[in-house]
Amino acid sequence: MLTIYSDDHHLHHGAAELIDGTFKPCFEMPSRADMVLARARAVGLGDVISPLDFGLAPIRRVHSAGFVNFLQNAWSDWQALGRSHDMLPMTWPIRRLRDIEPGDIDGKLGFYSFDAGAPITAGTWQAITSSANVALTGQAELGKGARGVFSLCRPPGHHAAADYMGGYCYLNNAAIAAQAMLDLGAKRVAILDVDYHHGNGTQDIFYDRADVLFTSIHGHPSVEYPYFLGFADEKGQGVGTGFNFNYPLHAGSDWATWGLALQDACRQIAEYAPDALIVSLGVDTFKDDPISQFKLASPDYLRMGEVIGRLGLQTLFVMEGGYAVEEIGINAVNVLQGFDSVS
Ligand code: SS9
Ligand code: ZN
Repeated sequence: MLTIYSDDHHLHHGAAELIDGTFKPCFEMPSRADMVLARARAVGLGDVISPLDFGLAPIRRVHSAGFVNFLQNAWSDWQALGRSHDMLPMTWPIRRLRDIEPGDIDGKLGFYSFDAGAPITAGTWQAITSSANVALTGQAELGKGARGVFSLCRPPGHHAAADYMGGYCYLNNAAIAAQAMLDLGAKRVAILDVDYHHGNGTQDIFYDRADVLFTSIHGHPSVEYPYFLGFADEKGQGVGTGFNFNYPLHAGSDWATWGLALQDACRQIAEYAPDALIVSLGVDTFKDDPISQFKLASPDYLRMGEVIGRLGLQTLFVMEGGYAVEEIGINAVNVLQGFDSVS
């Protein structure tokens, strides 16, 4: 399988995130992508190529103009105040507060965030636009006829919505690739989000649309981040009703439980008969993940790839989470090798 990768991800290296009431070193760190790349090379997964630059047009198809401008200018606005440390928000416009973009950068930061887990650094804009290009280049390779392509994106994207960031995510790489597929002629695209956390951003972007089917298997939002989306009764709205499927599972779920949810999600995807599939590939479902509560073991990721591969669809894998850095390469690449073994 072809891998798309850019070293630009190293430009994004946040110092700390707010977690459990304290600042801890960011779990989302550059070595994650380095480990996945090293494993892909070690097993001879296939060629590794650099992304092309698609510019901002495909990003603007998914994200609002105000949000893209905010991300693009955030670091210089911050520096203008004499600040050189990472940006993090400190207020959020929740219930009954006004929906008006502030003129001040601290206000903008809160306006466009939903948590204090996604720091903006000097290199974040370059890293996130590269990450989107990694997804878009994967999409283009799929368009040329590849059966499966791996976009080794970092930073991840599935928590980012049209106009907010959070959960280590800024631009929604999977959604940007899905929209590009549609813009280039696909009629229907399915997304399968296997990350431990609900893909709230992706769900939100496509919630009222029938041309993208969104399915997600994740920790139950009653007890797990991102808490405020990802329940089983979220089925889509308007013409999108019936095109959203959530599988919230309880802490401690292992392959026996997780695999059943995957089977059901795959049944929905097969019934939808999409032109292509995008897998939001998070491997924070791993038993030793430091911030997650599922119990998948490394060989389970081979099974996961096989089940996905048996759908027989052209598939773009987009890297999302996974924080057990030592095993992230084995687990992520196991999915890709499982997929290839049935192709
Ligand atoms: C867990 C806090 C989680 C954000 C996690 C984002 C995961 C992205 N107690 N903080 S895949
Ligand atoms: Zn996650």
